[in-house]
Amino acid sequence: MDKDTIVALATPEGEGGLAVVRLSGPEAVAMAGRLFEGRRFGPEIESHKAVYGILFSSNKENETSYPIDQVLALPLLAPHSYTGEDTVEFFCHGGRMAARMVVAACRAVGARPAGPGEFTRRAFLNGKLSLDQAEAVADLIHAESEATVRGAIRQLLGGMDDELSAIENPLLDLLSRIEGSLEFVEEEETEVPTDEIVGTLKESCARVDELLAMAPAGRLLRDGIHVVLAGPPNVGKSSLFNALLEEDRAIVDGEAGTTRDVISARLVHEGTVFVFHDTAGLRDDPGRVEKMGIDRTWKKVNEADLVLLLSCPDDPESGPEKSYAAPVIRVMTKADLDDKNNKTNTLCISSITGQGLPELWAAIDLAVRGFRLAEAVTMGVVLNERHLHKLAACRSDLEILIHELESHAPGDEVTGTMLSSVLSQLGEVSGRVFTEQLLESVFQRFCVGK
Ligand SMILES: Nc1nc2c(ncn2[C@@H]2O[C@H](COP(=O)(O)OP(=O)(O)O)[C@@H](O)[C@H]2O)c(=O)[nH]1
Ligand SMILES: [Mg+2]
Repeated sequence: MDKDTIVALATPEGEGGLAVVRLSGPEAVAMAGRLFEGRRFGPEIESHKAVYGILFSSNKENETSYPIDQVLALPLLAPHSYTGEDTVEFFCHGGRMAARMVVAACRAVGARPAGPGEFTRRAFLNGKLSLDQAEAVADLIHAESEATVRGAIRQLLGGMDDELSAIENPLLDLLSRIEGSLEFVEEEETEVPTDEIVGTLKESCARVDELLAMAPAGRLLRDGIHVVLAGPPNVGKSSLFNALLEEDRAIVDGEAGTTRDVISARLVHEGTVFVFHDTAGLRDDPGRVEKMGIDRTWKKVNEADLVLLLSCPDDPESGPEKSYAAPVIRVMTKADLDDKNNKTNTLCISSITGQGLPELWAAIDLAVRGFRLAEAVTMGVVLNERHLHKLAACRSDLEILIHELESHAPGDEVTGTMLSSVLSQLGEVSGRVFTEQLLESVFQRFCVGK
């Protein structure tokens, strides 16, 4: 456990109604007591009770020390604080300078400036949070949409941990029985039947698969759903892009080849983050620069989560026929020009009159439903690359072990060793098993003060 006392501004830098400075560590109360003049503030201080007073620039006994702010000091004594250590939070006037001076005052009495995510890291090390819960804190801070917030808070409340425990517990139980039978080789009845081991492993595999199925949703909740508008030149891609965003972002013109580079914009629609990409029109005989734009279009199309493939009445068959990795919604544009094309089965829109846009949004929402965001949010399982990587490794180790057990009898010792390795992969997801390097990579995403 870290033994020093750390300090940081917990609220954003800048002018505001309040600024909160957080001081955490074994010396937090003593340091606060040296800076703070208010009602009794010493070792007998009551936890979770805010006290009003004046904060000094350094030890208030020093002659050179002077008052810097009127604050509320909130002591949160171990283990009942965010970090699990003694913590004092100062609620200061929200000025840029005042808050900085409060941090400087804490440093003057011996506190060390906190690194990024250091409070949360301490919370993890003190058993207040699992690693996936700590990651949910970062997701919550970075969230751009309601859906992301709802998923992150469920994960913070233990959603992912429940799912992980449901996989881990039967395997831990199995391991202890296998290890038990290794100790008592003489007693036949303690041996765990292979069928039972295989059965439990297959159940775990199925549960890991259920979690892995949530991986795309995790990425989409965090990064947004990337929707690419593609189709031939002049079909109305840029016009639709502007209409969807309800702002005049991309240049619209009757001249083919107007859009040459990919233009991207984020939009939160009904609680979900979308990233729309307007692209250069796809045609066979482009000029040199336009060709570069078209190459970028294909790249975006291949990376898309959803493709809106546009064609228009002048050129109804357009829209390159190829297979797309992402779901495709075919859209007929310029519906205001041509009534004949308003057939059933075709989504007809006009960026000029707005006709068909609600139906297009409904089609987008339907396609998005396939990504299972709502399920991930409800379960509180917002997987990131790290979780995905570990779960996939765990899945493949489980499969190897099942294969071993089904093809020949590897013996309890080998089974036990392989099972321990599966459990340590799983343990890294929740942080039950961790290395310094793992913590470094997780907490570098955090801001200072969290
Ligand atoms: N009547 C009509 N014209 C449109 C519509 N959408 C785009 N256009 C026109 O079609 C031309 C090409 O539009 P643009 O959005 O630049 O097409 P892009 O090349 O696919 O990006 C412009 O002259 C637009 O004004 C529409 O819904 N109705
Ligand atoms: Mg365009």
